[in-house]
Amino acid sequence: MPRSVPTICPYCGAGCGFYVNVEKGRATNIEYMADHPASEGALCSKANASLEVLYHPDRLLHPVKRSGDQLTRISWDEALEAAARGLAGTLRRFGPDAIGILSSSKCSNEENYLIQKLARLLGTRNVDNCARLCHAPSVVGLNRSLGAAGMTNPFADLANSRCIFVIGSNLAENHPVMSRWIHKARSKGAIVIVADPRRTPTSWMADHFLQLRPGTDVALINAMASVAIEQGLIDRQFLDLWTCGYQELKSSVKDCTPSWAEGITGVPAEDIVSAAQAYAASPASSILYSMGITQHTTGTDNVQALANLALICGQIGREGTGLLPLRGQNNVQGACDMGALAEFYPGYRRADDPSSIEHFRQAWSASDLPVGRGLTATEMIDAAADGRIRAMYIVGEDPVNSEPHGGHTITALESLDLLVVQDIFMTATASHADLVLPAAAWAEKEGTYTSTERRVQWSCRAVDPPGEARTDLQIVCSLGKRLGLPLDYPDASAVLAEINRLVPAYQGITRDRLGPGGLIWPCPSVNHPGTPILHSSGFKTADGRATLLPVHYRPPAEKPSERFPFTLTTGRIALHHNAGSMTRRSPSLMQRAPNLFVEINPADAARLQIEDGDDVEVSTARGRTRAAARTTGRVSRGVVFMPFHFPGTNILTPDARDSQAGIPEFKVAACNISRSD
Ligand SMILES: Nc1nc2c(c(=O)[nH]1)N[C@H]1C(S)=C(S)[C@@H](COP(=O)(O)OP(=O)(O)OC[C@H]3O[C@@H](n4cnc5c(=O)[nH]c(N)nc54)[C@H](O)[C@@H]3O)O[C@H]1N2
Ligand SMILES: Nc1nc2c(c(=O)[nH]1)N[C@H]1C(S)=C(S)[C@@H](COP(=O)(O)OP(=O)(O)OC[C@H]3O[C@@H](n4cnc5c(=O)[nH]c(N)nc54)[C@H](O)[C@@H]3O)O[C@H]1N2
Ligand code: SF4
Ligand SMILES: [Mo]
Repeated sequence: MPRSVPTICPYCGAGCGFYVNVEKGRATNIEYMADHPASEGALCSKANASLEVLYHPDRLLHPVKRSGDQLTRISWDEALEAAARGLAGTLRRFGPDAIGILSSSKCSNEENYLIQKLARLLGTRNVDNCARLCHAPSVVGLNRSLGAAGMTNPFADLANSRCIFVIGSNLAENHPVMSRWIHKARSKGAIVIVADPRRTPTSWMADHFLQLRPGTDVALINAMASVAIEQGLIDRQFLDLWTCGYQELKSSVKDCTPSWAEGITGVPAEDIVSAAQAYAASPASSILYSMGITQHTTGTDNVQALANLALICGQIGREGTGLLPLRGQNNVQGACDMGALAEFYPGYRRADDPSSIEHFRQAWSASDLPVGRGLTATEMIDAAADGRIRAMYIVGEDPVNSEPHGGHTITALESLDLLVVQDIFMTATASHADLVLPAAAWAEKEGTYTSTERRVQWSCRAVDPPGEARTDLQIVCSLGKRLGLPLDYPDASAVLAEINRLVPAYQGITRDRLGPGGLIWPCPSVNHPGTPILHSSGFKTADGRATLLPVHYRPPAEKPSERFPFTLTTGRIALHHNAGSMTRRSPSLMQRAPNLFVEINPADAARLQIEDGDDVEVSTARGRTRAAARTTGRVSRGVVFMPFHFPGTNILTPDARDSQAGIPEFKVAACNISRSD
């Protein structure tokens, strides 16, 4: 009998659901889930092609070990023994700080919970996930301003917005199914503002398009706040009741006039004024943002500037309002909720707060747990390079292609005594590993995933993993047991039951309550319906008020120079996903998007005698990469854009980071571009 198995899309944080149809143990096709509350039956190209990836012949089938350049197939017993022996040896010789663990926002909540638990039971503080490269500034900035970092309102609520301000997000390509909600709002008369240095498919939806220079968002946002204040468009009552710090904020933006901001951003002052008026004066305005805001040395400042704007205009805590940081990976929200982060234990209990640690020490019957913030993902790479970290266990991440300054990443990983990589494919990172462990993919396992809406959904197992691949949950438990750690869980439900006990926002999200559409956290008890809108009755801070935190414009770390006269910005396209290990294996996606390209303005191209399709070399202070030139008015003069889905892009990106959240400045590098004859 054919079966239809409900699963959650393994790509982005939108959390679309679809069915995998199974016949005789094999997935035959996928089927749309018309009653899914966020995706309503729609799917984008990547999900439509997902079975090509699931059944790709490159899937890892057996554990392998590397000696020299030689890869040898070994048994699970040998692989787990070697991994455990290597980690235990590092622990003995160099102590727990010499171990670094990267958890995976591709994995379920249960798997992330176990990976961070394994790390902390081993005694290391160094556990992190790719949120570090993504929304770490939202976690830091919004927790500080509002007391919670999640997306405040669900997508469907955009239909209630009268004005939607999209800044630094290209959701038409990167959360494509969710951009339908903006179309719906527009058809009901909502005004759309888009601020982006590039003309993207998202900008095509805009009534006001603000084409700012890369890295100048604080100037733009502060100027919008200043217009709202000058023109009396702020919400006095809301400010008095729910916020503190207004006078300081007001004086901090006093000189941020629209013409001052025009000089920095390149956006005409009158456009800044009309965007500010549209946002502040509408009865319900929402802000959507993502990597164009966070991936900067000023990432946390950018986030706080947006929170300030929303708060002074009272555009938060109601239907149609709010701050919507669009999460990236399918389970990056969950990986953070589960405490797979350098600064937090599960439920955002601070790693440097002894009472939090005591709470987990008792709950886990541990004799001791590490206190204090660990190294972030990017700091672990640095620490590997200078010998402070000697062993790494990397689950479902590909830092060689996703961390900045790829040459440095490779040197760092090559200096390790032990590198264990657990993935579904042989990635660039895995090719530097001593041990590679084959993992099951999404449709081959069960568990919960938390979408960007904070929607916790159960994804079912449809088929068996290929070859000897095992679920991440099984692998982590077996590794834990060999290390003498109490990690004995029969299945994901058993882990979820522990999460229910230890993470208050997930307390009511029990296995038996997780039907179609799941539940939105916080859901503090088994009778609670979930909380689609945050902050509707005050903020999760000590006194229930949000804090206005003044921020001042600072330029990006790298400025164009004579040697590197262009600004390189990097990001995504609709048809590929992140470092590309999955989508580059889909024939139908590759046919439509086959290679690495660099977008350049036609005027710049003409000056450099570059024609569309030419093979060009892009170089920065870190290295050089070849790509096909794409001449297009999508980028302004002086700016070039490259996606990072093919190897090469991250050879170029800079080391500079945001000092508060540790995120690298993926969005601004000084570069040169020339024809490679
Ligand atoms: N198709 C596809 N979808 C994806 C992914 C994917 O790889 N491919 N990845 C997923 C992940 S992990 C994430 S985090 C999300 C990311 O989703 P997005 O944040 O939408 O992705 P990006 O393309 O990195 O950047 C968004 C926009 O920021 C703009 N930008 C660059 N610099 C600046 C700036 O200084 N200021 C402003 N205001 N804007 C700027 C870029 O031009 C770009 O249009 O997508 C998720 N969904
Ligand atoms: N230049 C530049 N670089 C960037 C960015 C940018 O905008 N520009 N964006 C950054 C952002 S936002 C992000 S999120 C990071 C992403 O960085 P990474 O997380 O390193 O990138 P992915 O390619 O998504 O890697 C996920 C890996 O998990 C594997 N995988 C999939 N499913 C499973 C599973 O069930 N189990 C296991 N064990 N493995 C699995 C995949 O094969 C893949 O290798 O990249 C960052 N890097
Ligand atoms: S929008 Fe995201 S979650 Fe939805 S189908 Fe596309 S990749 Fe999957
Ligand atoms: Mo991301």
